[in-house]
Amino acid sequence: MDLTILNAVAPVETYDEDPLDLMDEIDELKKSKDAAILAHFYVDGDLQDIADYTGDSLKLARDATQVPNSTIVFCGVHFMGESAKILSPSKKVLMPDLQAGCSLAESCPADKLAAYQADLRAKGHDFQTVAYINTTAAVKSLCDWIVTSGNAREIIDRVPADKEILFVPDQHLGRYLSSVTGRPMILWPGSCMVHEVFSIQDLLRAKRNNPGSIVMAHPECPANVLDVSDFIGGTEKMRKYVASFAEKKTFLVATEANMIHPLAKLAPQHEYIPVPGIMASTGETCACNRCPHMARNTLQKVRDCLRDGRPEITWQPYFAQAQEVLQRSLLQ
Ligand code: CIZ
Repeated sequence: MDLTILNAVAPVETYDEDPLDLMDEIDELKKSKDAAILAHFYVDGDLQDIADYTGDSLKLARDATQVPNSTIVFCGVHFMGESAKILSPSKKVLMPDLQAGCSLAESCPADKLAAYQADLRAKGHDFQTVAYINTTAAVKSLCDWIVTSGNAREIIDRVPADKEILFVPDQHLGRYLSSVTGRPMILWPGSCMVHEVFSIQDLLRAKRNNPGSIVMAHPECPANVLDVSDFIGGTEKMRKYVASFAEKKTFLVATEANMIHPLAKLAPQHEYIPVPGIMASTGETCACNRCPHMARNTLQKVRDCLRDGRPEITWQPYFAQAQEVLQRSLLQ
């Protein structure tokens, strides 16, 4: 793998403290606090490396229910920590930084969704609401199904054929799912700030400069990126796909740039080139294929939250309703 390409996009993480000392401290604290670390594929590679479980949000939500430890430290974003707490209420769920949010979750506030659902019903629509997991628990509690990029097709097949589908909040994922399942959908106009910014020009240039390369895109990308992609799938599907090639290939990767870490670990024979983003304000190529929310997770914050036992995701009354829909959609 050409690491110079990765270094060009990855902001250099500056540690006040020696990362190796932090890792040692985290190891000790994990034992003394009976904790396990869960890390999403979009957090920095050093956090993925110290984690006990890594994966996409579907796998991590399932892992959270199986963890033998009394405490979970969730390195990811807020809705993921919430889902872990909802599915494992007896566990203490800590997050390195509670401010780690999600542009998709923010685009769909619960009060606006409830008003929109009421309006659709008043207009005679008979529908079920399918929510991408990138939503708050309050939104989940208003929905019939929760999907991840890993189980979306299977769940959409469970929506009765005589019902319309309101898909929230990611319009690009919804449009893609509608095209592969053949189910028309009413789409909420949200999008992911990372997947929205890929530069189609830079992608086409990279494809031309790397003859034989394979474009791999996340279904949260807009249609113009998906249209020129050779493979479309969530992060777990991307891992399976690259592992299916024994001979060296070059992959142009259109998702959060930290995803290259688990891909390169699993299938080091390949070259991975992150597709750059483009700034809407200036039209310039940028390193915005990194999620600023995921980047809030650092080794120091993992150590601090283990040491201090906070910040913690605490049980909220509306979690009970979200629990039912999450269990039905992700565990059954
Ligand atoms: O499902 C997830 O965890 C997300 C947000 C993306 C993916 O494909 O893993």
